[in-house]
Amino acid sequence: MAYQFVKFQMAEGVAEIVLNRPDVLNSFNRTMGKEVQAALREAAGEPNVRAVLLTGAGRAFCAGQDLQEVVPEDPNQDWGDISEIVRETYNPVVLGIREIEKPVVCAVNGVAAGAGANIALACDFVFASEKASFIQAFAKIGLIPDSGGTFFLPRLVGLARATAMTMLGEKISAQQALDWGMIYRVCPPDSLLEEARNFARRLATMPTRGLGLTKCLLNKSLFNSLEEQLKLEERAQGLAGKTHDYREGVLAFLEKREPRFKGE
Ligand code: T3D
Repeated sequence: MAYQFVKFQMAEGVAEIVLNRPDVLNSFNRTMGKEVQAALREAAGEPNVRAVLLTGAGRAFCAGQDLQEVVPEDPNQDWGDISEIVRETYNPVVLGIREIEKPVVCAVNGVAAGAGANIALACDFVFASEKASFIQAFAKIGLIPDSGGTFFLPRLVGLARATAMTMLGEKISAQQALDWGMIYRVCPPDSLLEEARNFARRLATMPTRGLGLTKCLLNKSLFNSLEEQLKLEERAQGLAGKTHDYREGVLAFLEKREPRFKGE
């Protein structure tokens, strides 16, 4: 598919998705939303892709919804129902990230605001530049945190910090986000992309089916009882045990050599 506001490439087992509207800090218009969804589907369907990297072009990661797009020509007219934007743009992007059975690495290269912040937090591994920041900007314009913000934030940082972030909309630095357990790693700005890319390439050499099943289990663990989760682990282990990579991992260990995983 040809993309207008997303750069998309697949190389060395990694699908790279770059949000590409730098003049407006990669804020989402409808087309970019559809393109991110399509890129995630493309990455999901390509067996040679075994990890995904999401980042932004220019100085920002993403400033959330393009606010120019939501204002009618005559602002005194009806502004319509913005739940439709959430339904058509953000919900499918967040579900696409959580449902793809491959690890998704996010390289937050600058400010991540509104839906941009929460899309980053939906990813499996969040790398951030020392210059990056996270802003739950919604409260400043009278909205509620969407794109999974009310789901991921309390789980990542606890209710007290999630409440402060979402109600005050203050800027949280990358270091603060790391200290709070919101993200995985902070990198110098110049090496962020290389570090995140190398990390994604490393993930792409790992047992992809096992990682995909692990992701599904972690998703489910957010709602399940211990008993339900143990049952799912039992079933998933059965599936993992049928993979080439399981046999290869065990044999490599016993033969004292590096495993050669195929993602199968
Ligand atoms: O329909 C719905 O609204 C429902 C969906 C909601 C999901 C959401 O994401 S709601 C939250 C929307 N986002 C925001 O409220 C954030 C708005 N942006 C900012 O607060 C600031 O831009 C930042 C804190 C992110 C960065 O500040 P700064 O000083 O580094 O940059 P800037 O000068 O504000 O922005 C640079 C340019 O990008 C500027 O354009 P210009 O003056 O150079 O022509 C600015 O207007 C543009 N820009 C930044 N964010 C957006 C944007 N244009 C459109 N939409 C944006 N969200």
